[in-house]
Amino acid sequence: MDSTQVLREHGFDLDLAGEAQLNDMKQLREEFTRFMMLYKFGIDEVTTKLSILQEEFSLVHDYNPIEHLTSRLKTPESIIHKVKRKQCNPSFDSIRASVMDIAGVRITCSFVSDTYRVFDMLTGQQDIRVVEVKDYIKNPKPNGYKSLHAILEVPVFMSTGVVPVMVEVQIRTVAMDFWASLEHKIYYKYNKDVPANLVGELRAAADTANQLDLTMERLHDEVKKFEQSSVVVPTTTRATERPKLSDRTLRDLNEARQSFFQHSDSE
Ligand code: 0O2
Repeated sequence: MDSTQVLREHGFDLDLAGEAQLNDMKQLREEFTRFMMLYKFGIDEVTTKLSILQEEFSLVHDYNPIEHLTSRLKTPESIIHKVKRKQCNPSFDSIRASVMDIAGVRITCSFVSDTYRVFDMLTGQQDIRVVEVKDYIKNPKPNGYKSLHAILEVPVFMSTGVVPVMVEVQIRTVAMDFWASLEHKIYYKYNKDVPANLVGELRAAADTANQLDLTMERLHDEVKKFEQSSVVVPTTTRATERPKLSDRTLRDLNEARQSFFQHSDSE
């Protein structure tokens, strides 16, 4: 039984215009569900690719450049807001062409070098087309925001054929992510009009996060070099003396830890 029959059974006297309107609404709802479903599948395609890379890295390389993976579908309210901001025609085709971040995947890595490594591994895959790249790691936003953004087109295999779907991928370090989520909260808490003192503090916090990333990258390099150069100790022999990290490394590690926790305590 369709919705017009249900309404009639409940005593509603629908004229032809009312019936046509209801059918339009039903059709629109179905079209919207199909529209969003494709973006959900786009997210599934990208996260599956990333999960495979993650697992392969853990098994084969004994190291995983991806710390954390999250995804989200933009809410209908947020899509409408963007459609209005971009002044685009509210048809499905023009929304598809102008709102590129309906499907979003966020990847957090431990080190800056890993963000580019993950980007290369993902975009190097044959069935992915890179539509746009915004490198806010090399060119941070004036407020201090850092992240590597890419709009990727991925094929979604439906029963009726292949549909290309846009997915926005954001890749950043744990420190950049920590900063961005706090800034996002503050931005919306103050209804996008953040007081100047907080803007200044956020800028300083972005510099601290950046400093932490630089230190962590250097330490990571040092540990890698150390691992490559260390002699393999036979399993039957016990090492009596452990090789030590340099004083500079230990000092940097300590400073980075203090600065990071000082900052998170003050939030
Ligand atoms: P949400 O809730 O994350 O979806 P465009 O998409 O190109 O029309 P824009 O803003 O130029 O619009 O795109 P850009 O610069 O690639 O930014 C898109 C997303 O990056 C934003 O999505 C945020 O998730 C994130 N982002 C960009 N700038 C900032 C920033 O200064 N601070 C924080 N915390 N996040 C940022 P939405 O749609 O704004 O929000």
